[in-house]
Amino acid sequence: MALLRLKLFLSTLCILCMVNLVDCKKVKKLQIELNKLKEEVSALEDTIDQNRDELDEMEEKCSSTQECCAEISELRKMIEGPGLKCAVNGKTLGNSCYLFSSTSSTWQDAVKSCSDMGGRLAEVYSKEVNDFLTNMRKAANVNDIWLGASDIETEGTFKWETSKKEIDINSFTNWSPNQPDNWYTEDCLHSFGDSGSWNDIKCTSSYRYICEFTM
Ligand SMILES: [Ca+2]
Ligand SMILES: [Ca+2]
Repeated sequence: MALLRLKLFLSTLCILCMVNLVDCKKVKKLQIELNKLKEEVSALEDTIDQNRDELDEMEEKCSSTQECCAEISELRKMIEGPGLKCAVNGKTLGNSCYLFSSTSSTWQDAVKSCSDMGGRLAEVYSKEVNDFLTNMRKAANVNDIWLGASDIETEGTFKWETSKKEIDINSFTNWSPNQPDNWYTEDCLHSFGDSGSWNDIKCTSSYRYICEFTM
């Protein structure tokens, strides 16, 4: 995200540079810094891949030694857990780290994808979190995202998928006017618009999503 913002900033500077509104030397310097940052991120990703390969080998060799396997398992959690992913691409708020998906999918596939990475499709219990996710979405220039709740189990009763907490009259909600309306059978929660309004929509729709990890 930081890289993306820097890229957009540089693009704007370049346009201004072309009309001689800013110092072109400064723009060049920023471009060099951006390229260096890209190389560092790429090197970090290579290192993570190398470490993963080494752990695979070690795990095979040490399968009979419980103590060693426990250590390997800890290392694997560090490499494959949310910590490194968030350091490179994520955003943190409180004890949660949020990662924006790079592709769109159905609601069920979004739930599975987040779960496979050790997280959950984002659950929202406050305006602060709703605004935070809305800002992430808007910064990525995306119109809609899935959130992790549905009324698949009981029509009319929305429940957060991973925590199993019901959205009731005491819960934070941000429903758009006249929603949820189950229009021609809509069971999955998505968020859209300037204030991150909520709407129930068909679960087979395809949207990007944000996975949430506990740090
Ligand atoms: Ca429904
Ligand atoms: Ca609806």
